[in-house]
Amino acid sequence: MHALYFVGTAGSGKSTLTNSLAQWLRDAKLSVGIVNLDPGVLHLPYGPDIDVRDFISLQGVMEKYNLGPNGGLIAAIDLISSHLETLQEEIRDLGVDFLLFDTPGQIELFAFRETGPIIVSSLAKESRMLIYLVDAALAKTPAGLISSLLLAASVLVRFHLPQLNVLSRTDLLDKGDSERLTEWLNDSDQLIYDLQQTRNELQIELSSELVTTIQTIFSGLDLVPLSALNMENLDLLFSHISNILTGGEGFELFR
Ligand SMILES: Nc1nc2c(ncn2[C@@H]2O[C@H](COP(=O)(O)OP(=O)(O)OP(=O)(O)O)[C@@H](O)[C@H]2O)c(=O)[nH]1
Ligand SMILES: [Mg+2]
Repeated sequence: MHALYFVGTAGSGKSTLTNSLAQWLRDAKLSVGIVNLDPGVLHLPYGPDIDVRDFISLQGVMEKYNLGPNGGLIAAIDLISSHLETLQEEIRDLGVDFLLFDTPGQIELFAFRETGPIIVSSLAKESRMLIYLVDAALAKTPAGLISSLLLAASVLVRFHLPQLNVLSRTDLLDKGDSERLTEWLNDSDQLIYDLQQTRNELQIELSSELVTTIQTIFSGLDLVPLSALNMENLDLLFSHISNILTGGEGFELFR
């Protein structure tokens, strides 16, 4: 069983991509299950096979501990770690090839507190990876792209798992935005130059240090561009996933 965790900033498209990739995998005759790890979500674009809301009620947690929505969500996410055995059993019973985990919207609650890494390190241990979504809407400026990649790097540090960075919701970019982004990803000098133009206070050394650090952490500046809404580039996404999970051998597909 291969576990894929979708992580990204609020609204970056995690739930939509979880749904679209599940659909893509099913079309390829691979067995798929979806786990919803967001106790606070009201509407999902898919029917989860396993759902933390079956064990944890955000409303109930808020009432029991007299918390507001933010404190309630923190407590609700932390409570997931007391249901790990049940989750483990449900995952085993599901017995699928691919298990897609949709994670809570607020990245800092999942990635930067203890619970997220505990959950990820306890479930479906055989084969795991993280798909980090950089929201195209946030990556249209040099500072937006660099800060998104720094956040991706923080997530890598937190989970320490194979991580594929994707550029989500690319259909929201106009032609100019899209060309500029491609140029920055292919030519880091241009990215450093443009960062300085828009952030005069950033010294040349600091701009290039930031970009070089990101390149070192991820062995380059690569993002897989995709649109989950339009099912665009999911084959490219899967070929990257497949390379990471099988060390380049690939999976047998029936499409
Ligand atoms: N245009 C466009 N919109 C998208 C795409 N993917 C998701 N969206 C929209 O972006 C919004 C957020 O998408 P979600 O999939 O809920 O994002 P999320 O990261 O799960 O959001 P939270 O869990 O609330 O943080 C929704 O209105 C989606 O319809 C995409 O590829 N293109
Ligand atoms: Mg979501």
